[in-house]
Amino acid sequence: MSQQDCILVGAPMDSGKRRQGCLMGPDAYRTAGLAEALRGLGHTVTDRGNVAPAPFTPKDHPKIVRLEETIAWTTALADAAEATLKDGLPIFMGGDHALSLGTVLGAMRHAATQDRPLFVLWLDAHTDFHTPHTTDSGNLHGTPLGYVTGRDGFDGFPAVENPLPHENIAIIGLRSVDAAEREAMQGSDITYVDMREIDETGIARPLSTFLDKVTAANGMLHVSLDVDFLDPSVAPAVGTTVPGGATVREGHLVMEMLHDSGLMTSLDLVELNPFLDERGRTATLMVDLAASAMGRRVFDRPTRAF
Ligand code: 6HN
Ligand code: MN
Ligand code: MN
Ligand code: MN
Repeated sequence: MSQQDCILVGAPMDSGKRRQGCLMGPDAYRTAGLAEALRGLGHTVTDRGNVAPAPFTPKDHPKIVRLEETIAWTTALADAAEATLKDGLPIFMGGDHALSLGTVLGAMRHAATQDRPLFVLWLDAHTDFHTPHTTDSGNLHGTPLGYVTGRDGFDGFPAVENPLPHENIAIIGLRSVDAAEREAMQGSDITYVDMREIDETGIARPLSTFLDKVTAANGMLHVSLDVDFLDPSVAPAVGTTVPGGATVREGHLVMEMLHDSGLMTSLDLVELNPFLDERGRTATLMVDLAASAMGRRVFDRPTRAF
């Protein structure tokens, strides 16, 4: 992947769950030097500032957390994603994972205008495959993959005209899946890779199988990186830590392989809660991972003859 036009878009969305703090995420990425890191790799970088939700009127719901606000963000972020994808490679600086309700929808709309299929790589401890009907927590950050695949129950949200086919999704890093999500996903054509599989086969194998599929279909690829994909010992700044996550090197390897594939067309950085960070280390790691996805490397890979 050569020089790209990177477009930074802040999405200070905090309505996808009860615990607050992700609204500080975009400024933490700016402070940690995301734009400078990408420029240092030879890319052009434009920061378009922060998106704001469409107007909304909050109502009380027995179960679902901040539904109207989340719908309003979804509308605004789908528009922002669709618009920025016309101009370059958008990087959405979250914000909690409910922001992907909008960014993936916008990427789907954009891919349709290009007559190309959209693929989604979800790097996460969780499947985020709930619907407003199946969620136990009421937190809509656990639902974006349910939404974009056309599951029932998203009344009031923008309509998903052509749901994302299960075969176009890979989720890597899983270690916390609720019973209802497991029931809906197990046996589906979604590629779901749990930490045990990563332990046994390494992370490169399932990823390269998926990337080959994207290449064969001439697909666009939206990548959604949840901080909790990483082990909490190296990435503490997230409200939903689950032990046993990806190592720093596993994270970088995924990003390096994404860069080498040349396939990534949009990126979400989600769930960073700077209020929970330790001297900015999680924000810094996320910036370093984004840099790897955009071409940072120690050396060009030598061809060795052993
Ligand atoms: N995330 N499955 C849990 C829930 O509340 O539905 C956790 C969701 C985590 C959300 O990873 O963005
Ligand atoms: Mn998530
Ligand atoms: Mn997660
Ligand atoms: Mn329903």
